[in-house]
Amino acid sequence: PQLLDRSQQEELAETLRQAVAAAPLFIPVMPRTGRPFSVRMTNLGQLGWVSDRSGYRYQPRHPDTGQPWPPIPEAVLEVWRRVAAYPAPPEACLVNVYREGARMGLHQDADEEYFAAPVDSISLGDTAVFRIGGQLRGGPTRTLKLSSGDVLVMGGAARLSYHGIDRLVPGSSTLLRDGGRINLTLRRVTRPAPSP
Ligand code: MD6
Ligand code: FE
Repeated sequence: PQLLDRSQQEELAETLRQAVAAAPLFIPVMPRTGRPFSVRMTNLGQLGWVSDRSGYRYQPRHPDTGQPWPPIPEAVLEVWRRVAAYPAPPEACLVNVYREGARMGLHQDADEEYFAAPVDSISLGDTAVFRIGGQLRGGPTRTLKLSSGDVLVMGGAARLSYHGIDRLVPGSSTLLRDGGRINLTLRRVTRPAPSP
């Protein structure tokens, strides 16, 4: 809870506004059905996660602009260094933007080649009700609230836990001018080269 203080949150929100200007938010769709997500997304880093009719995957370029994703901001890399307990840097930073009413269904983060590194997430803006279960779909779950400035680490046995966002708590934060929530998830996608 509250790993980032208010001024760090404000700075990060401003940095993200600039990144989103270069790598515009897009509305992903579900594989096969083409049903739109209720969150808008973009990515930062060498690889970005995308979902379209042909499936989920990581790719080095924005699907609409064809440009490489902007770099992961230093303040975000600093969070990873503080919490990940993992020697190599993240390759992907997925940016999810929620308006009131947006949600994210239960899923596993399992599109990576490599699961030894944790997934870290940073929350900004309105509080969200996060649901987490175990490694089997349909098992018991519980909820916890993620507030602006909170950082969640899913590593070890929790790396492949099912999780999702039930709903936002509208009006719970004044950080973002138009309300809503931004979540950043940081991931290693490939196995790091062994160090000499
Ligand atoms: C969200 N988060 O908080 C969605 N995934 O909006 C995730 O899907 C997530 O928070 C892996 C690890 C941490 C997360
Ligand atoms: Fe996830």
